[in-house]
Amino acid sequence: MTFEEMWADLLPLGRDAAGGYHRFAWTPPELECRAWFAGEARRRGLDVEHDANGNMIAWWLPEDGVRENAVLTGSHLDSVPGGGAFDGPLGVVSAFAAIDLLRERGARLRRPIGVAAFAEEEGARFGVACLGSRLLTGAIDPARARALTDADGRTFADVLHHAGLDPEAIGPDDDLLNRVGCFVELHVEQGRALAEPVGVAASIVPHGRWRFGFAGEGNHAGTTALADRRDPMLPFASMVLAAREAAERNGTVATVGKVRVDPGGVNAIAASVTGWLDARGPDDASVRRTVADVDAAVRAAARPHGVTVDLAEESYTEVVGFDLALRDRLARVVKGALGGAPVLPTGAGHDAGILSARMPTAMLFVRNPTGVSHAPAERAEIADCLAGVEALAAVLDDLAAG
Ligand code: HGY
Ligand code: MN
Ligand code: MN
Ligand code: MN
Repeated sequence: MTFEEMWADLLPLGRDAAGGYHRFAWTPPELECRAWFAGEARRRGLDVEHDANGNMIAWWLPEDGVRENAVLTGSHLDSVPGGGAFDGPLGVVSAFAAIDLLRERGARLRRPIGVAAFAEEEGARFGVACLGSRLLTGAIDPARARALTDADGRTFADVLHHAGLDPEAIGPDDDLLNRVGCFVELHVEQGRALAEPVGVAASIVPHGRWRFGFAGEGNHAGTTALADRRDPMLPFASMVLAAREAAERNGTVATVGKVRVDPGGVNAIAASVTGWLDARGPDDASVRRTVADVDAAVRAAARPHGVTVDLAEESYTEVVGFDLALRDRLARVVKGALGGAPVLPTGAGHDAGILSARMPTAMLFVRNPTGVSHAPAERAEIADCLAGVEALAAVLDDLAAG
């Protein structure tokens, strides 16, 4: 199975007519991606480990069967709503293709290589990004995770149970973590900084998600006088504008990309509105100031309308400075393999950022000519994808074979 053939098999799964993807954890399209993963692993004689948290790892073991000090690679298969084809899957397909290259070239493993597909990396179903890698590393309380709900009110515990997993078994897995020596994630570039086909990540900036709840009073859109209204849409409207103003003021980026209006009738004043804020910035303080500014603005906007505001932090990741030695080793190896490997920071969160709390991690990026991500225009040219496979193979050879 070549890179192109694997890509062609995966591409249609969970894609809508506009070319956007809807691969949410344990929904049919994502289950099809999981089956695809198992098939590719089987095709290569790789045993698939399913951990208690819904993550999958396909293992290529050395001939002596040693399982310690593994080099983990891979990424995730789930998407944001209407997401692009490359964010996540490119890292998984490239990992299988890199293993094929190493085998064709007669590489003899000194250390195991694992291809990971982490669960719910985008947090599109249960709201917490990198849920699978957070559970694995102990970065989220299992009880909180079990109680997370999706848009239909189904709990994560219920979905795990339905998927054949034991909700009580989720949580940190030191047995697995202690078998892994480092993690290298290949990912499509999200932005347009790369002039070379492949780059190396310098860091992940601090970023998080906050849920703002606005509670008012549902009522009739036609018979309720303006003075009698407690309309939660009004402070929500201020939230969208305040996010942009706070970002400009604090040198950060802030986005309101998701809102839920209850009950959502055209001819009914909303009873409640929930808006989600995604804020990211060069340092913790600027991100915290951005959220505080938005919070102050919406409370000031809510007060005159008798609307109450509830703020909850859903997830937060402090700055991730990847392991410098590993990062620089990747840059040297990629430079040797491809002749160039710029090192650049990223504003996107990744499983590598979560795993960096427990092991040396580093990331490779494959150039994205549109710079767009989390949307159908997300792109990587096949020549650059194949350069990414060459780079990943060189890195895996350097770390695990040779
Ligand atoms: O949201 C992010 O930054 C990542 O792409 N999951
Ligand atoms: Mn993403
Ligand atoms: Mn991703
Ligand atoms: Mn990721």
